[in-house]
Amino acid sequence: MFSATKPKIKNPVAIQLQEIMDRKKTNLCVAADVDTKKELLELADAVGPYICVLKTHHDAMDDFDQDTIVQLQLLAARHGFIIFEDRKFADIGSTVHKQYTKGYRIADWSPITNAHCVPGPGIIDGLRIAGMKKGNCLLLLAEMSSKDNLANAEYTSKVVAMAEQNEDFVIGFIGQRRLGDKLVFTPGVQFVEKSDSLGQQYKTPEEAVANGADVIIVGRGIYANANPAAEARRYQEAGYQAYLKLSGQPAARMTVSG
Ligand code: 5BU
Repeated sequence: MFSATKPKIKNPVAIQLQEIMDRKKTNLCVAADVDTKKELLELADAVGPYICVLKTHHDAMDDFDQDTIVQLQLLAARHGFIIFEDRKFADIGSTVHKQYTKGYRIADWSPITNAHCVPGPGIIDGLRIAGMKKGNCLLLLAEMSSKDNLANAEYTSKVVAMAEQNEDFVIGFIGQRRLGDKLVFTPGVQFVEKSDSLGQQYKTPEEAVANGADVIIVGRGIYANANPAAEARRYQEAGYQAYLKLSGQPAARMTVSG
């Protein structure tokens, strides 16, 4: 998705993402799966200079509130990253429309969100109503990182076809390899671990990028480290150098810009 190698995707969030990735030389998304508002804001501030996207699970926190959204948006503007609420919508169109626009109103503060495709194309239509008006975009879950998941090749190819029918709103996929000409965000990335005790499976940043990841998603590899900022810097560098290698460009010295 760095502009040297990717075709232009017209959605405004994709354009902003490409600009951020080029300017900050980063394809790193941090999965900020911490418990409290304080931890989330401290983590976002610490890793902000090194990331293009910050991924949240707002419903997996103890004290997420409206002010968390305001503070997070300020940090996103200050550091130049995009917020991605990993809501994994999975219901009929009418219900996901409500889930996206009510409660903590994800459509208002998260330019990127994602959806399972089990319900069929109605789920995209339900999210599109509010999402397009607000200039948001959607990722479809085409593949998962977890062991023995049910997304087989036939399922994945149907998800890719659904994306092709919705090119204005759907900018890409959560997946483990290159899927068509859209963006691929790959979770399950860590330098050290190969798995966790609950079915998660990891690739290194190099493996993920070589498989076709445009954006690598790293959670515990960064936030569970004693120095998340330094670790984010290492993942940024590894992800960017892997991209340069893949695209046949010489290794580059990293400069950090916020
Ligand atoms: P980890 O701590 O790096 O294992 O966190 C991975 C994050 O990515 C976590 O927020 C998951 O909810 C998310 N994830 C994933 O791990 N695998 C998937 O296939 C999808 C999302 Br979809």
